Amino acid sequence: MAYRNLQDFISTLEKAGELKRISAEVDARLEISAIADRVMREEGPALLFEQVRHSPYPLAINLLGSERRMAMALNAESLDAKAREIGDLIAWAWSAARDFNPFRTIPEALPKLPVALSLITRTKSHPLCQEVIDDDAGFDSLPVLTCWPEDGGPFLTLPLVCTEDGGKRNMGMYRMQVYDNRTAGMHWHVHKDGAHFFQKYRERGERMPVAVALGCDPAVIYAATAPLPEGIWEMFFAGFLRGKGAEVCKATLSDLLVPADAEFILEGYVDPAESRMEGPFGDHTGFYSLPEEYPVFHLQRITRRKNPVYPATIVGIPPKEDCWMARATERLFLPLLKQLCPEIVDLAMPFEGVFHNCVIVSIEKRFPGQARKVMHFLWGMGQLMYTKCIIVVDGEVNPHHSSDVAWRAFNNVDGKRDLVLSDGPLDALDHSSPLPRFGCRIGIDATRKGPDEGHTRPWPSPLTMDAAVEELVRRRWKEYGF
Ligand SMILES: [Mn+2]
Repeated sequence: MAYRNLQDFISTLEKAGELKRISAEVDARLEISAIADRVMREEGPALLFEQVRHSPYPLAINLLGSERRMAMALNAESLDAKAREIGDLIAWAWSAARDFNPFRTIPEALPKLPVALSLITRTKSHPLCQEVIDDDAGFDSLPVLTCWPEDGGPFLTLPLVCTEDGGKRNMGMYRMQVYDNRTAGMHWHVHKDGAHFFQKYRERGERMPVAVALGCDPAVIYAATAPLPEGIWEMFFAGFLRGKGAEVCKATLSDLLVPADAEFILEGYVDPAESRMEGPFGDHTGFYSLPEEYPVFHLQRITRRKNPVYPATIVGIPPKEDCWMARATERLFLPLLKQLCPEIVDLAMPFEGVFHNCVIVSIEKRFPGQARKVMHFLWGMGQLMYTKCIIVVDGEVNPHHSSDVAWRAFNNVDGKRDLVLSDGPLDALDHSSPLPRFGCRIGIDATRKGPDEGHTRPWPSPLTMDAAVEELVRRRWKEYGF
């Protein structure tokens, strides 16, 4: 069953023993962040702060901060189960398209009808998010977190930024630094769809209407972070994930479509003529991202449900809550990558690599140069273009087993032969490259080499014990006195 809204998910978590209520009054400046930091490090529960100083609203944090809660958010047994569902669907669609036969394909398609229906968004006329329309309240009414001591100010950390251009819609998650009661920074990186739409408004010299949703069905929240191709509305993907069409409504001051069951909608605009220094911000790299000029969001109106809960997260040195959202992306998008690049066996984005810094991929290698082919494939795929380091290992290596990967890579790599340096785009948060957003990515081919790649010496096998002897030892273990 799809969740109706954020509070429905919160009560489900509570029933499952996955949520802790905190009734002591706490401060949105650093205190909540320090508590959440500690809980996230220990993979602890979701937290509901019932009393935040100077705010009438409770605050929820760490709702998605474990593999289990992330799977619950997507109504799945596990992320792998959800990935299998997606993989089966892709495989079926691929084969049906390649080999269309009306007598077989149409009957096969019928049970998949609910999937197609889940892609249809429905428009609600009396949405929850417009129970209260408040023109007086500004950012000061919200319990916006100041996350780290050197942050430029308080930041909205889970905003779903809804924009539109020429019939194309987008909903992305871009942090927003609150400057005062009515204005906030709009931190959309140049690579993101929101920024691309904004570019069009700037060329036309038009003010851009923007609506920011806070707190939705967690599938909607996750969808805003998913690396979808431009032009695919995140609300379609949310519908697909929840198995039921996402519900939207028209904003009150513009024609933007926003999630109908949001806790809050912040309606306003961004003026292309204006920009302002944004940051620093204690970022998900574990470093403060550097201050930079970004556009400014002007808040005109808050609409909300009667008793809303304010959603937040913090990022920082991994692991944090966002690691589990990224883990969902790693699992859910793997079937698509495998369809396009069939030699891929598995892929891991270790938390320490904060997603755009490191991808470890295992491949079934059949021809010379194949590891390099896979590196360039990944650098050509959407947001994987940022990957600063790609390590390719043979198919029998589990890329999630970091010790095994390191052992192979340390043993197998010849510096002259196996390193690939590739100049290209980098994530806006990268601080190591001399230029922002552009620099050198490194590929490491840690696969076995043969004569077809110029390695004429024999390549040794890794050690494994004789299976029969191992079994004998297992049986006699007690006899040895252990
Ligand atoms: Mn998008």
